[in-house]
Amino acid sequence: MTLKAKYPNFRLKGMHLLIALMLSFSLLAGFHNAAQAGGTTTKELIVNGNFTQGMSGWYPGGNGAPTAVTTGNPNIKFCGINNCWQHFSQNVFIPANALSAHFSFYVKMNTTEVTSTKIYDVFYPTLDGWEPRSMEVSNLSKPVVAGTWTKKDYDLDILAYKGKYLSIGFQGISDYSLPTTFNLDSVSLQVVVPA
Ligand SMILES: [Ca+2]
Repeated sequence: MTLKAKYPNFRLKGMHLLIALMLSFSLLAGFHNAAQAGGTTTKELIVNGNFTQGMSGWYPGGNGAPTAVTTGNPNIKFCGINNCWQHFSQNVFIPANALSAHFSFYVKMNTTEVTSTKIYDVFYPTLDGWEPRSMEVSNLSKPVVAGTWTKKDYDLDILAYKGKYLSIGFQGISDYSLPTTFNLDSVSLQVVVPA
């Protein structure tokens, strides 16, 4: 009696064993990969956020564009004139697997306004048309006066933006007298994604 006759399913059983082993290795490899993927990495989404390339990557709106300051530390100047409405923005793509996002920028203000009760000149970011006014700087933001760079931070709720484009913009507005200058630098939108 041959081996094959005695064990007609030998080859089949052998194949089953092989498949079982392969599955086991695959599962082990899967677990190994999952363990590696437990880490995260941070990605910067803003292009030319430090303005070393002038206005490149940013698109003006409002009734006038802000201007690139190229002497010394490159940054962007909003207003400094009366009756100002200057805006620019760029679109960033939020990865579908983003876990969280942090938005920040630096702003500097010099104002000739003297009131301590009413906002006449103001600067703030726009996120997808929405205005996180907690990040605004105005003629009432007295700690920012006298040309001190101040960092503004915001933890963005990205649930609505995953896998979509988000418009990141800034606008400066001033009234008809006593001008204010707002300078913008180091714009950052960092997302945390699985490694
Ligand atoms: Ca003013």
